[in-house]
Amino acid sequence: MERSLVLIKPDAMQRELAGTILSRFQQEGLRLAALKMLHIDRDLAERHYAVHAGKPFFNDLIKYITSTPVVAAVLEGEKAVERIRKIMGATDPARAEAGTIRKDFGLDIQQNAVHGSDSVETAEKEIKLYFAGDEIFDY
Ligand SMILES: Nc1nc2c(ncn2[C@@H]2O[C@H](COP(=O)(O)OP(=O)(O)OP(=O)(O)O)[C@@H](O)[C@H]2O)c(=O)[nH]1
Ligand SMILES: [Mg+2]
Repeated sequence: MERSLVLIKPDAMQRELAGTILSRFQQEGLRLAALKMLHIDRDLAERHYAVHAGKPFFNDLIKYITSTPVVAAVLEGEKAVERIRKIMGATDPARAEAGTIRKDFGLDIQQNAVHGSDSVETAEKEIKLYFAGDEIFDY
């Protein structure tokens, strides 16, 4: 059983898509283990996206992800990390496969509606950034 961190990003929050996007994952059999709404501050944003520090789009990315509250969730299931990435689609919505969340709801390469951890190791680190142990449920 794997767990992954999912964020409903600001562009999707602005368009009332949080429920729709979460339900895409739930319909595919991924189980909700944790859920909260929060406004990411600069410090958390820089830690979350530390691998992108120094890239030309880094400052815009930090500005964007801190621009509105987001919904953060831990979803779990077999091969959850890989399945979630597939349901999300490619980073650039223009290149995402038909039927994916980013194809259907993404606006551009930055405002791409949703985040999902890119490996099991990253997921473990990211989940700890957003949730305390007693906020994650086994039921
Ligand atoms: N403006 C801009 N933003 C980008 C670009 N590449 C990535 N981003 C943004 O930075 C985020 C993180 O990039 P990546 O980690 O490479 O992409 P990803 O793993 O598909 O997306 P995440 O699930 O959000 O981590 C993307 O989801 C976009 O929001 C780019 O070339 N230009
Ligand atoms: Mg990524």
